[in-house]
Amino acid sequence: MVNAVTKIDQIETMILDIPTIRGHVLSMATMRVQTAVLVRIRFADGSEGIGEGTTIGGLSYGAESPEGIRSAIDTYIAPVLLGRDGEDVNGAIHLMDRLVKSNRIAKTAVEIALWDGLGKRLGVPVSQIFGGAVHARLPVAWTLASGNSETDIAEALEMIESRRHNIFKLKIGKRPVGEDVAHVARIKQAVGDGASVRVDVNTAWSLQDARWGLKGLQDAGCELVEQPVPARYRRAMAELTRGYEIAVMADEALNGPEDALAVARANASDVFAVKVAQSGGLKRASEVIAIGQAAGLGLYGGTMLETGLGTAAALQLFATIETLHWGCEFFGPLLLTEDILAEPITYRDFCVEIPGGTGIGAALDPDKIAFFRRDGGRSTTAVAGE
Ligand code: MUC
Ligand code: MG
Repeated sequence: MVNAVTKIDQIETMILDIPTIRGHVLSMATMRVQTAVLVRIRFADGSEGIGEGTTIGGLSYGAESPEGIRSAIDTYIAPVLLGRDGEDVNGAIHLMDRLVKSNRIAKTAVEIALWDGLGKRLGVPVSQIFGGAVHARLPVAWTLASGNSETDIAEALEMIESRRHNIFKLKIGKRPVGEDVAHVARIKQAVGDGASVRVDVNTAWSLQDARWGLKGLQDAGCELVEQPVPARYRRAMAELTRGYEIAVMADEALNGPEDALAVARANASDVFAVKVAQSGGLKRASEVIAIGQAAGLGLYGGTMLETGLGTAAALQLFATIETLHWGCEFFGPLLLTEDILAEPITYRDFCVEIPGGTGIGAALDPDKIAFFRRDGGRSTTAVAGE
């Protein structure tokens, strides 16, 4: 029976276009703007929950675009959730999975808003719903992706000096392998042994490229390589995992718990980059984490370069994970020219702090939302239940 007090009354979506502080050069696209999809759910008792489902580089990274995410929510997800009990988050997750195939990022946005609303009504942070935070802060990486080695070195040295980051992920895969390896070696030499250097190839290499690449990268002192080959090349990932000392991390290969199980069974990575949006929400991400833990793999908190909202949600979950061997990269808000939260997330002493407060621990700044909204907004109002 639907609890009349906490009934889902309204699900509103919006697209924000927020410029990045510099061009972010990835193997498949250069980002100058990040496009975020936000969801606001209103419940019958007047409470609200907010969520985010964001991708990277339009359709160049994955199969969901910002416009598709919004449309999936407005057209297919919102109509079946309106009128349901907002306390029944698991019921909503099961219903979304039954009625909507894939579209994990769209489901994530809605699921986060449901957890946020529930946490706020209970007066607890979402981390408590997931068993309780065991960390107050997490080591956080920064991505060097200006497209220029000298600029990247200057950026890295400034981050170390200001004690903001000492873990660096370099985006490579756009240039010939030898040039990329030389670029990584230059940066590693400049930052020294006190900093960790890792790379993300975003699927750009063939297996043959990757064999040369991993050999060169590990000789240069690079500690980890993320998704060197396409997501479906599981056997190639297994060969690379087996063949080199440098850690191999799966990212694009991990779309939810089923993929996590398949990657673990194929020994196709040493580390899981666990992304909330790619997993299909906080609950599905927690299942990916559980599979990684059971398989004895390393864990890393991955990002889709979300705003502070999605970042706060991810922090709620990752605060509950006992061992995050490789830290996290929840720096999304720092890549944007403006933070959309009323109270920005704190980054200091090479760590990101878990936001306090109830729900996901984030409140939107209404002026910033009005400024960055792509249009005047659109909302779906409750007409019926399932
Ligand atoms: C990715 O593939 O990991 C995460 C950090 C960053 O700079 O880009 C993303 C995408
Ligand atoms: Mg990646």
